[in-house]
Amino acid sequence: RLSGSIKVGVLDVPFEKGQDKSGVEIGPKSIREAGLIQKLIECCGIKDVKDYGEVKYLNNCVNAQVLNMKHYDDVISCSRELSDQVEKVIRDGRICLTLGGDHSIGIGTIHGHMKAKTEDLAVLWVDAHADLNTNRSSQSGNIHGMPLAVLAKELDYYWPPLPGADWLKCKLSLRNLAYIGLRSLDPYEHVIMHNLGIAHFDMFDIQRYGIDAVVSAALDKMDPDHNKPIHVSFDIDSLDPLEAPSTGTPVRGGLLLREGIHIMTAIYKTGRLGALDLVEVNPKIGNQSDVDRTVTAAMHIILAAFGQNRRLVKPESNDLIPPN
Ligand code: EXY
Ligand code: MN
Ligand code: MN
Ligand code: MN
Repeated sequence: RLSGSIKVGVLDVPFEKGQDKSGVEIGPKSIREAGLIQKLIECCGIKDVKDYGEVKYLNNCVNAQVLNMKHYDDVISCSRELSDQVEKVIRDGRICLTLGGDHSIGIGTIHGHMKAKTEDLAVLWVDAHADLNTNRSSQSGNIHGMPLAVLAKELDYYWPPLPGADWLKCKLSLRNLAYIGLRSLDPYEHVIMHNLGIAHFDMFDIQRYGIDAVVSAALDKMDPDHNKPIHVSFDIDSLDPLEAPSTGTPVRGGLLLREGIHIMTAIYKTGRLGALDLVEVNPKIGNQSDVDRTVTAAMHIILAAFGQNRRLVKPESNDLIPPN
């Protein structure tokens, strides 16, 4: 089995300052306590899982401010440390699994992945939202709605100078990006998407063509020669709130867990997954059953990405239940 030879590194980022709600910082802990590492070994057959622990950062650009970017200094400081950590995990020959935290951590994970491998990464962003605002287009000032605009080569020109961010050198070409699951965009985000021709598949596309065709089309668009390392940033709010209620910005009418799993299985089968982020699980939202449902959904998504097979396989024996 393919997954036997995979090496995985797990990183926690208990970071919540990219948005307003408390609780998303305990997302990593809740996923671990549901047995993550054990399950990677038992359900996916992975023999080598290394725990890199929590990303801790010092705020090393205290009070640096940018218009309409809340907690700018914390986000930049954490992203810098995270970028270095992700780079290290990948240089150790491992697929980096990063547990968020809010989606602002996508800045650090993608940047670190690019540093370790190549700027020419394929990025699949699975989300109800586009996370493509600049500080001027954002209506909230929350940086978890901005990570892809921060990283985008083509949007460099739209940003004011970003103090303390001189380390942020690698940039992502939006031609290498594809979205699945979109259903809540700010007006400017959709304009950018069409002007720059960013590949995006919304809920209508999924309903019309089916999830299998949509993932293949997304893979073709972001990686036409099928040879790039793949980064998947999976926002749990891409799933329908019935599947994953404990998240800060739920939007109804989303992906079924079944569809989320199918996406990740397709990614696993490429053999080119380099890093996976699982973000925006907030265990302080909803009741215990909501939290459990959300955490188990996150678990299924992760395990599918690392090769858990849910198909019915041919039984080893044909024996019927013995008669009494
Ligand atoms: N577009 C909205 C904003 O920029 O505030 C909502 C962003 C929600 C982001 C969540 C994490 O995906
Ligand atoms: Mn997001
Ligand atoms: Mn989202
Ligand atoms: Mn569109």
